[in-house]
Amino acid sequence: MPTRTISLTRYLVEQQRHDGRIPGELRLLLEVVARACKRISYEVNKGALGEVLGTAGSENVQGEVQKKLDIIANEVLIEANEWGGHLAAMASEEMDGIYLVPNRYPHGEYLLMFDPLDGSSNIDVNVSIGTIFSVFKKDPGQDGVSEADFLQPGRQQVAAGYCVYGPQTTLVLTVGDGVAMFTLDRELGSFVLTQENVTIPEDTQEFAINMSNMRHWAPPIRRYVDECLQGVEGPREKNFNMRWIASMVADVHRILTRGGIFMYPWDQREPTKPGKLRLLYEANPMSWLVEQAGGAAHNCQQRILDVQPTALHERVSVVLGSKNEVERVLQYHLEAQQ
Ligand code: AHM
Ligand code: MG
Repeated sequence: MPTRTISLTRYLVEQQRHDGRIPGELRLLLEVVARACKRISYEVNKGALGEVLGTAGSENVQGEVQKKLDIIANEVLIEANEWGGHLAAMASEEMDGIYLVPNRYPHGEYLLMFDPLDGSSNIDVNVSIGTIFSVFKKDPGQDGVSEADFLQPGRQQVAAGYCVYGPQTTLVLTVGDGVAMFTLDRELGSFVLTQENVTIPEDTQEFAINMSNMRHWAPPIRRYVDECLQGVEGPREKNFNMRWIASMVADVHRILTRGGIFMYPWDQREPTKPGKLRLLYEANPMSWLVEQAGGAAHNCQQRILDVQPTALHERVSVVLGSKNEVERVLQYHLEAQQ
């Protein structure tokens, strides 16, 4: 007897049936995003054979050099989502302004934001990368859609997830009822449920931060990492391990899988910016996933999901993962203010 598999489609249908946890339109939206991720996964896998590596010769609104795959992934997500009738508009790391669903297609109530290819610096070196996405509903009382509709705090997300393109392609999703993981079965051509009720252990001995920026960090971050590095001889009285993949999507996937703490804090390189990572399509969806798995996420001052955005490409300081470690970092910031 073959073992029973639950496809993403079946999982979503069951979520819809279960007290109408997700409306039909949202189910369709998530299926379309998953289909786009599948397509991106195939493009990523082609590598040099598909001429998808290297830079595109352009920059995004944040002044970052765009890779060919950044642009391909962005186009795949737009093309897949614009015609279904479930969306009002989209926003992406790779587009300056919002993308309105063209008038030739029906319009829906949902807003989709994404980082089409996170970890761009890892594309050409064959290290895990991914797509991050976040879904909101627009204010039903308002006609039309504008950038202001996207500036909602993360706690108002109705779905969030990512797809990591690594040794396996794994889609990770929350609709506010825990976190589920789906692995792409390339023989079936569909995502199959491989883990439900994902839980991040409250304690950890593994941290992730770009150590090359140490001299630029604020004192509370230095204190935290310094204490980790002192191991059993230091105040923490235990040894810590360090991992840094430099693709947030892959670092967060490790944390959802076995715990840990991930930090991309404010630093003195660009003192007027709150950090490197973007609030709307990187920090918010990851923070919700982490909270749904029992972890915590803050920006060294407040819960990330409570931050009121003021701009589409706004940046934010990020500390997320195993609850007790994340709270310790927050505590060090509070103590530094006294
Ligand atoms: P990207 O969206 O342009 O790929 O940038 C975001 C990435 C994150 O995935 C990762 O955590 C960070 O940038 C790595 O930055 P660093 O260059 O400091 O290693
Ligand atoms: Mg990114």
